Amino acid sequence: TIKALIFDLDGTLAETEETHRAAFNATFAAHGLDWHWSRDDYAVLLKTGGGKERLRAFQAGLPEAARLPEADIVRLHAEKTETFGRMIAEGAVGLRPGVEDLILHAREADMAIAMATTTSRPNVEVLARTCWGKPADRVFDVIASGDEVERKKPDPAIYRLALDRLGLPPRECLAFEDSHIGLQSARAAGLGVVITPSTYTEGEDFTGAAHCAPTLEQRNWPLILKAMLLSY
Ligand code: XBP
Ligand code: MG
Repeated sequence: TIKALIFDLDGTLAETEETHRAAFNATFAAHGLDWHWSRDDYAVLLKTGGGKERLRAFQAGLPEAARLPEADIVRLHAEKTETFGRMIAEGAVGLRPGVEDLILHAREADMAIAMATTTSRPNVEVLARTCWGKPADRVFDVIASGDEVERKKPDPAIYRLALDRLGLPPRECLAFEDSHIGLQSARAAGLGVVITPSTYTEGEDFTGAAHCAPTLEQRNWPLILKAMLLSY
């Protein structure tokens, strides 16, 4: 039986990437940097998981004279996290359809609920408080966040950390993801994966997913969970 569901945050629980992008751009502007990430730029930049890693990947494409020292990248990212938190607290996003019901259903079935995200812990906290009205550790039994692992998705480290904290083998858990890199990360940790593509990940390669649906809105979750168990 499945004993735990492990959720990705950005793109899966909520469509947060436009808010991340806005927070990055607001931070650049506040520092007088002439950097601005368009939607098209961001679609490419998202292939690098993690905000700090994304900033470094962006810099690598700039002429050397325009690059900032690592300490500035860390500071910019910390400010971006604060701005993002304010935007979320002001109600910039809600949970994607079906998320709340699925978690309620899983709780009724005595499953544990976990999070494996590339984003930083403060972002998990503000989203939980805004969308559920509770601290994150009262929504999720286990939280593994980006700042706790060296290598971000598609590396399996974050899912391995979540599994470790759950104390469960991968075959007793299911991962929920929206992206190709998230799918790769979860698969490499041995997990079956349900995919709900998000605005930025539509059209990506989801080969290897156990189930793919436009949203998590399903009236027959018990059946689907059972069918997926048989398929991997
Ligand atoms: C998505 C990410 C994150 C966010 C930005 O993570 O790659 O880096 O875009 O957040 P996931 P930070 O889908 O795994 O939740 O700036 O805090 O990294
Ligand atoms: Mg995601």
